[in-house]
Amino acid sequence: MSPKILIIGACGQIGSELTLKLREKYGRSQVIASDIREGEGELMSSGPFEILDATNSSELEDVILHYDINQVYLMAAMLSATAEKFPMKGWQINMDTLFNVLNLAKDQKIQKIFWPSSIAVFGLSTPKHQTPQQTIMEPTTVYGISKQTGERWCAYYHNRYGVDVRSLRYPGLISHKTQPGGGTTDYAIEIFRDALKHKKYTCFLKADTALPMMYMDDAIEATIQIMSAPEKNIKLRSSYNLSALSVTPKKIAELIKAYIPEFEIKYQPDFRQSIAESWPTSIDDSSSRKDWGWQHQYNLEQIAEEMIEGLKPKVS
Ligand code: AKB
Repeated sequence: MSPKILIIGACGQIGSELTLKLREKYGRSQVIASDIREGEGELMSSGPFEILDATNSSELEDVILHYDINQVYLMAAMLSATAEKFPMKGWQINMDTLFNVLNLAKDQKIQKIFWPSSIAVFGLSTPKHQTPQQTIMEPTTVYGISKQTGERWCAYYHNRYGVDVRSLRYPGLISHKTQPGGGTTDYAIEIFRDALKHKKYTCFLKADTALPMMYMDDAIEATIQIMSAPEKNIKLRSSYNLSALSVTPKKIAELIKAYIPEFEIKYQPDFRQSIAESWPTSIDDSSSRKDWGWQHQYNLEQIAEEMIEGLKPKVS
C-alpha cells in the first residue's frame, strides 16, 4: 500500500524538514502537514496543510479519515527546557497526542506510527558513556519522564494490539533551516546564529558539557529508514538508541573560530546545566546499526561547515 502520511507538528524543527523530505520521496499530495499554527515558506506551498490540535482525538480522527491516512509521524512535543517551566502542560501535550495516535492505530484507522523518543529517557543513574540500549532509566525531567512512559506504552500497544509503532531516541539535533524551541541542546544551533550575527555567544551550558548530537539530515534519514524497514527487522518496540557524535560547547566554539576568528564565547550556565548533566555524554546505538542498518554520515567538521554556509544568507 502506498503511504498516505500525516505529519503532526510539521512546523517544528524536525517536522518541517521531514515533511519536505517525505514529499520529495512519496509525492506532494501523499504527505499532509499539520500543526496548531500555520507554517511558512516551502512547507506551506509544497503540499496540503491542516491546522490540527492533536491533543483533541476527534479533530485528529477527522483529518485521518478525510485524507485516508495510513501513516502518522507524531513530531509534536514540548521539549525538555520548556516542559520544566510548564510541567503539567508538558505532560498533557506529550502523552495525550501519543495516546490519541496509538488508539487510532489500535482501532485500525492508522497502519504505522513514528513517534520520537529522546536521550532524555536516561538519568543520573544511567551509565554516562556509550549508554547501552537496555540500561537503568531514571529520568529527572518532565520531558524525560513523558518519553520513557511513552516508550513503555508504545511497546504495550505493539505487544497487546499489534500496533506497528517505530521509535528513535533522538540526540540533540543540529540544523539551520528551522529554529529549535525549548530544548537543552538548542545551544548547538544558537551558537552558530550568534557567531555569524554578533561574533559572540553566551552559552547556557558549561564549556565541557558533552552531549550526544547529530546533524538533522542524518536524523531525517534515520527516521525514514526505520519507517521503511521490513517489519521483521524492527526488534524493539520501545525505542532505538540513535547516535552520531559526542559534542561540547568548547569544541563547537573552536570550530567556529576557524571560520570567524573574532568569535568570542562566554559561559553562563542556567537551569539547563543540570538537565544536561543528567543525560549521557555518548550513546551505544549498535542495535540500530544491526537491526535496520543505521549509519550516520556527518562528522562535526562537516556539520560546522554546513551550518555556517546555510546560515550566512539568513543572518546577513
Ligand atoms: C531537548 O534538548 O530537549 C531535545 C532532546 C535531546 O530531546 N533536543
